[in-house]
Amino acid sequence: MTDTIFGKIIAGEIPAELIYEDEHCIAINDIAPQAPVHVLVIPRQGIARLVDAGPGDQALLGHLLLAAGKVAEQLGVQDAFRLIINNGEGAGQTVFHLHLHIIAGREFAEGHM
Ligand code: D5M
Repeated sequence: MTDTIFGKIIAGEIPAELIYEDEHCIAINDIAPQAPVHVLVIPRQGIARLVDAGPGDQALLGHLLLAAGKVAEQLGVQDAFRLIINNGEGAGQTVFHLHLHIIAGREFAEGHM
């Protein structure tokens, strides 16, 4: 857990609509969507940034990718979605509890980020 908005959502201190949950993670709609589908996959375990994860987090990191795929299927965007992790303030990370952005429902130009 982290002392962040996501830590509070996971602790049940702040209500949120979970669109997916399992033993290790939850998924919620992003409050400021950048695309028609913009979902956050958030581990229950609080790791501040991707680089703060260690070898002991290997299974969890794999789990998050598999969960993101499941959520994409659940939302019907399994054939066209993008996964983003912002690591660090310089990359635009604002919530220091690791999370994956699932972005879909808009055109993705080939070869662009
Ligand atoms: O992404 C942090 C993301 O978290 C950003 O897109 C807004 C979103 N956010 C912040 N608070 C909430 C709540 N309460 N619900 C849903 N989404 C939220 P980052 O990668 O850190 O820039």
